[in-house]
Amino acid sequence: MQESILHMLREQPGGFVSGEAMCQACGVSRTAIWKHIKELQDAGYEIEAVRNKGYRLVQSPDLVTASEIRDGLRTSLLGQSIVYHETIDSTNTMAQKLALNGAPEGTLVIADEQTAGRGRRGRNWFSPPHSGVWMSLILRPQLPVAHAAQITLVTAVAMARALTRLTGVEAGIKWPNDILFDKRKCCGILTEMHAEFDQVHHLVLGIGINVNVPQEQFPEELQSIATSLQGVKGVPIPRAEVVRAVMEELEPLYRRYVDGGGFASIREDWKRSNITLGRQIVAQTARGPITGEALDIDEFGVLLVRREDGETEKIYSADILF
Ligand code: BT5
Repeated sequence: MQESILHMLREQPGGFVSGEAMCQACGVSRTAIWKHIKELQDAGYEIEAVRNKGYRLVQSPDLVTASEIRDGLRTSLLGQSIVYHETIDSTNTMAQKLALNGAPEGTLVIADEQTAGRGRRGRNWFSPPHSGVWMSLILRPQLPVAHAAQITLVTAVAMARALTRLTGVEAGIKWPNDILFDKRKCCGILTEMHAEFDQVHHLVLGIGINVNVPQEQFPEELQSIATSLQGVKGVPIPRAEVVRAVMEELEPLYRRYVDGGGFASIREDWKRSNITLGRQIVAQTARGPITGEALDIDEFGVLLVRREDGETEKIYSADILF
């Protein structure tokens, strides 16, 4: 009901919607409409009520509720079903549970705050309230297990494009899962998989974006390595707009990837947005550190590094230090 009311108000930007029109559209009394308007005001929506004119939406709060995201979302798969929590341990953990219970492909799980946000290899992801996008998408691609990690690379291309568009400043991909603005991390991706007999059952694609996190709010250890979109652009960006931009960039790339193109069809786009190739790097792998020049990425998303002794190594998984 509140979603319908909000939708009607948003369709008249700056203008009034009469109480009568709302009653008719929602099939309830004027008193019921008024109660819902009160609840929306309590949730932070600034709604003006004027006798004989009706209601006018003056300002929306910066929320990542289903209603805020859905209105204006131009996708046909991603985010068609949205599960919102104000506070949650980790959206990836919740998405895993929902996926096991049969949630459809494209389901978006999103929270205002995470109390136990996760990075890769058991690391923590700082996820304060009211200022970030902490979300997970459930995907069900027909993929062999060995290719699942490529989804992170496909997503990174979408993220770099979306964040560049939103800020007007070029965002760069650090292989495999970081999006940086001028060496500082603004977004991280965590892909987790549920598989059987070498076939992927589902993937949970976790995306964390610092949108309006004030720089001084980052903990000490992140001060010099993290940034937010607001920090880059200089003004806050509505978080729901960030979510829509990401999903609208990701959907066509994901379709191209799963509809037979594979990573080979994304590789050139990845290269255009990357800031990894051509650099001297240290790749911290499970086998130990590998130092050399990041030469290229192959059609499977594997990073090729020329070691100091001239040998070329294939890196399948690592943390990269510039
Ligand atoms: C990542 O791991 O970058 C993956 C982050 C994925 C987070 C999303 S949020 C929604 C979903 N639900 C979850 O529980 N997780 C996903 P990794 O490459 O391991 O990087 C982790 C490292 O990044 C940490 O050790 C810190 O150094 C740094 N870090 C932590 N929080 C950060 C933040 N908010 N911004 C920038 N850097 C951060």
